[in-house]
Amino acid sequence: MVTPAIGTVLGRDGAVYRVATEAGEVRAVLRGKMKRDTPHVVVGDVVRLEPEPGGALHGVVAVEPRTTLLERRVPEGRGNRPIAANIDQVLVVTATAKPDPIPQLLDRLLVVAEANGIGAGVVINKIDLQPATELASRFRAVGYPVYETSARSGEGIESLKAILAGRTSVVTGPSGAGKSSLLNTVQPGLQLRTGAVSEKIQRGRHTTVSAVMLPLDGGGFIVDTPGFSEVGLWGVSPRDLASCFPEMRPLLEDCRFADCLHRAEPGCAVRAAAGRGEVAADRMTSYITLLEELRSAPAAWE
Ligand SMILES: Nc1nc2c(ncn2[C@@H]2O[C@H](COP(=O)(O)OP(=O)(O)O)[C@@H](O)[C@H]2O)c(=O)[nH]1
Ligand SMILES: [Mg+2]
Ligand SMILES: [Zn+2]
Repeated sequence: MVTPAIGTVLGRDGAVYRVATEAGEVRAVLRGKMKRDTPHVVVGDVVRLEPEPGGALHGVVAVEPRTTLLERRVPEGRGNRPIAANIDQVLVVTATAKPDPIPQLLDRLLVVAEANGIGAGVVINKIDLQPATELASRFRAVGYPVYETSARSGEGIESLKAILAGRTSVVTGPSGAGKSSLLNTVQPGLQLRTGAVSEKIQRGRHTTVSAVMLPLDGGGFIVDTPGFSEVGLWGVSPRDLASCFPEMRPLLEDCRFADCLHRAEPGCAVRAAAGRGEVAADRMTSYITLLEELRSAPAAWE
């Protein structure tokens, strides 16, 4: 049997990794050297494989450099734990209504993506119930691509398919927004875990459910990671927060003080722009809310 030389890690069962290769899915374990001196291998990692002598398992002999790495803080202890590598985009899903959108919650998820160096987009679903106009402009004005969809009527599903194809995506957003419905419309049978179930498992076992990647028929993967929002603002320092708001980024060099937090400092270019309406008032509110949260976070977060 010809061994595929390279593959993408889909998931992990104990010490065995499920790896997608051109020749289909294979199972692999870390070679001795890998166990010692590589960072944890996580879903999304692109790994080099060699045949394992006399077995059905392959050996992981190397991990390719990562483009992005999503990490979560360890609840009781210090430091961080890698969750998934090489994520291309985070899609933040909201409904136009039922449940009503909460722009500040969406901002928060976008900031988490930005803080992890991952591109983000906004999916506004349930446009059959109510048009997305105002909400769509809010996010477009900031520079995010916005996709307006209805899992019910099928509107916008082709565009959604197109941006998922060939990429590795995290699909996140409030419960009830229609994430599962949308993904089922894109690809029936995609077994996305529901938020409620993974939360229950997490509490029950006092352990974290690991991320898995679901291959899309048209190429690309959906990363199913319980609680992307729990990744939280880990590792973001108050000083870096404004750079996670794309519309604030070009202004930051113009603040009088290099360590400006854009609250009430004199000569603040961000607040000046907000005063002229160039930074939206409710984006400014999101920024201040997250800033206060970061500033009051215990040092254990760092
Ligand atoms: N009217 C309407 N309802 C939808 C749409 N998408 C999902 N729903 C409904 O919204 C509820 C929540 O959907 P679900 O996919 O479970 O949301 P999730 O929690 O984000 O995964 C379900 O009752 C769906 O049938 C849509 O585009 N339009
Ligand atoms: Mg769901
Ligand atoms: Zn400032």
